[in-house]
Amino acid sequence: MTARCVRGAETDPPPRSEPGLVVGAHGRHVVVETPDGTRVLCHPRGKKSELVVGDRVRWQITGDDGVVDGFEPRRNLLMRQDDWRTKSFAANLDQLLMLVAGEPVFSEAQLARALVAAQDAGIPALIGLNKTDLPVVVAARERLAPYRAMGVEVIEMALKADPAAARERLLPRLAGRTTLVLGASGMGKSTLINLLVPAAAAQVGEISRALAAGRHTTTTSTWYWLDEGRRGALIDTPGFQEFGLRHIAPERLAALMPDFAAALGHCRFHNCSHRHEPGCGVRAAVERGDISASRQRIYEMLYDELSRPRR
Ligand SMILES: Nc1nc2c(ncn2[C@@H]2O[C@H](COP(=O)(O)OP(=O)(O)OP(=O)(O)O)[C@@H](O)[C@H]2O)c(=O)[nH]1
Ligand SMILES: [Mg+2]
Ligand SMILES: [Zn+2]
Repeated sequence: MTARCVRGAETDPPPRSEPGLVVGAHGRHVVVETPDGTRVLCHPRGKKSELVVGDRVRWQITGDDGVVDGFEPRRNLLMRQDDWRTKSFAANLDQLLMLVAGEPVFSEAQLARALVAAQDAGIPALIGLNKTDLPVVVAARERLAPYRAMGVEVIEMALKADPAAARERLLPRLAGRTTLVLGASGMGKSTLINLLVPAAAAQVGEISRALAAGRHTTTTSTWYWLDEGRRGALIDTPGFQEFGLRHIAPERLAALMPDFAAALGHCRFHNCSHRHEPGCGVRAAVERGDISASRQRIYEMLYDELSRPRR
């Protein structure tokens, strides 16, 4: 990979649009990587919608920087929305890897929210259970049982305690794909990136340098190539506290939770909310134990949240 600085070139080619990939973003300013690996700070032309990491754009040089003058339709877009704003994580993803661990104890609600958002966006998700060297992994494994049962793949690993085994398990699942890595603080995202990404510090350094040239130092998400051939990539996201699902209507929630979706179609009322109506097939599934008590609690919490009038 080359990382040439294109600022101040004396023999600028005549302006024409070139293809590029957004590898870093700060508000409306983005770092675009060209097919030969050059990274350029670009600004959007006019009041275009916000670009995110993973967007495929057309851009051209204007003076020191670049201007984005178009972008390809997105295959998908993972976003979160709370009462105040919508935030996009990344676009054009092949899969989501949600990292969890027994210590610090992971939030099941946070996991469930991420999986609902991924399902809504049509992005396959897998769970990485890290820190299997710690005794608390037993409890974490139990809490993940409903997720395994509904068909979510759980990859167990000890990124720090047994990095070789973790690599061996992860690489076949990540090679050739674009994977967004999510996880609360302390789950092991940085450990994962440093283990799998050659010269991770250098890759992030190039993005920071390009942004710093425009006086923007932080990026919302960062793109890392996994291999020299630039086929597989990981996208790292800084810690997130809120994972709002405000963009999802409460009536759609059950269909986006695979264990609930499996129980749909047996309710007396077609517009059943699966909370207090008589003859509810979903609640029957809870009573049979097909849906776990914790998932039922999370469903109710999310349903209430999505039903509340917006502030
Ligand atoms: N016991 C154990 N600890 C681990 C393992 N993997 C990572 N850790 C530790 O967990 C802590 C957090 O790891 P990080 O990779 O910094 O976590 P992070 O997800 O990047 O956290 P933030 O940057 O705060 O969002 C560090 O002290 C790691 O050394 C593991 O396999 N076993
Ligand atoms: Mg980190
Ligand atoms: Zn029902």
